[in-house]
Amino acid sequence: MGEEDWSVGKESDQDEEMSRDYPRFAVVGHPNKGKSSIVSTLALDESVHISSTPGTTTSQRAFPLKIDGKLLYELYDTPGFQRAREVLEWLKREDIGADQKTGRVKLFVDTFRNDPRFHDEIELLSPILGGAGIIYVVDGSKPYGVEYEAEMEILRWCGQPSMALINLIDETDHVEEWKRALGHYFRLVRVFSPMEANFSQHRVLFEAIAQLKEEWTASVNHSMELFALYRRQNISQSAELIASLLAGVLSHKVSQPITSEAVSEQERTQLSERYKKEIRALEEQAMRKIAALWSHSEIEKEDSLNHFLDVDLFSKESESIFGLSKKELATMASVAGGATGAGVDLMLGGSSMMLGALIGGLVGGAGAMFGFDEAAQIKVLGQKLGSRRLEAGPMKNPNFPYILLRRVLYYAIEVANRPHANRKKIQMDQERILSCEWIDGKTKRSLEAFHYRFRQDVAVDEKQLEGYRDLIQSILMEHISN
Ligand SMILES: Nc1nc2c(ncn2[C@@H]2O[C@H](COP(=O)(O)OP(=O)(O)OP(=O)(O)O)[C@@H](O)[C@H]2O)c(=O)[nH]1
Ligand SMILES: [Mg+2]
Repeated sequence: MGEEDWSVGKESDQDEEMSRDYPRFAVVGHPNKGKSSIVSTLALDESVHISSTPGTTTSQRAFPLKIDGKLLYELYDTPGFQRAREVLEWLKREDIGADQKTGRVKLFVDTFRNDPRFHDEIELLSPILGGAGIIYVVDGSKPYGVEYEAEMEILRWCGQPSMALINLIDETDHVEEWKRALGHYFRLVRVFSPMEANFSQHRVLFEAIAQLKEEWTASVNHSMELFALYRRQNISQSAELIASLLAGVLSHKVSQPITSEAVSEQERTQLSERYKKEIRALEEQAMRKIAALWSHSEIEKEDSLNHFLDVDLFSKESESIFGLSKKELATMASVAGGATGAGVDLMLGGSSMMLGALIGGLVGGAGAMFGFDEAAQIKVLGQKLGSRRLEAGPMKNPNFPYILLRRVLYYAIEVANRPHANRKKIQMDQERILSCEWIDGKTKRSLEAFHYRFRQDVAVDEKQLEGYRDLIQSILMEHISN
């Protein structure tokens, strides 16, 4: 591209310096139109500062998208135009030909570099003059107005490849008038919402961008291939985390010594609480890892996850949102087959629930209604006082694997599909969860064979875990844009 090396905030990597074949784009426009949001979503970077206050971004800053150490592209977040008309007036003061226009913009930047009146214009023009392509952002929910023309005219003077993105910040739709106007200034005009964009929209956008400049085509296309590969790897690693979580939780046991002849209610409660606490912690840990995997470490850090976890794993609410229905459990019981023994397990769970009866034999806690308080089998081990222990686990409740699995699946899918500009907390959208067929019948039956094995008190080998992971991966693939 032949420009001087002026970019900021970029780690100096020898390979990159040598090739420097990645495309760079400056995201520019009026203040408060979603420029930073677009940078955040396209660079998969949640550290980009977004706010409803106009003038939030005050200086240009490069945000590279790096995958596996390879820089795919770089986006410059910039402040909005403040004095576009004055700038254009200055540019037009001399009567020059089109071949000299870029030079004239450079002269403007050099002349006013230290003039605070044009601070924002200098900041936004610098990356473009340094060789970055232009992404001009407008808000398609506001009417078009001629005041934008000075901005677009200045950008045209820069002579760089350019495109316009119409961001619909709220519902009012002025997209058609914007398209008509923008078409006069930009060869490529697209609607793109940084708050909702999924991976396939991201990819479509870059397929268009690849056409902007011949030198970019190969590298943009290659970048998108790497990007898709990265997503598939993330899906596979998420599946790995979820599979280990389920295997770990379902076989999880806790125990404590018994201090007197009789087991007190308090001892049982204590152990049961400890058991649940440890399982909750395992779930949370897995969710945090999944969030980090998808570069959503803010979710990981702040209280967003806690908000999600407010619906306790062991609550009735969680059971009704994520668990299988009584009917589903009973159906599974009749088809799961005696070979694995899963059928018997399910039949007990399913039918006793249908009758509203106790799963007395399973939970050991007399009088416990179906629920989680005593869901883990609590039993006394050892003969003599001194060696006697009270033990909880592994989890016997046949619905529990589905509750936990669908909770983490839902969380993983939400995180993976979430554009980085979206900083809202992840909600448990009950209606959506219930209306979505997460796992088909055949997969459920295959899962059940594994769940049965996990909750038997035997070690699960790598091979078994692999088969389970593959099932989870296929569910994720279906729901995560890839
Ligand atoms: N609902 C919705 N809100 C959006 C969208 N894009 C941006 N916003 C909101 O619009 C406001 C401005 O977004 P920013 O990305 O900070 O805009 P900007 O153009 O960088 O603003 P300045 O840096 O101040 O020039 C923020 O409150 C965003 O949450 C969108 O697609 N949908
Ligand atoms: Mg901004």
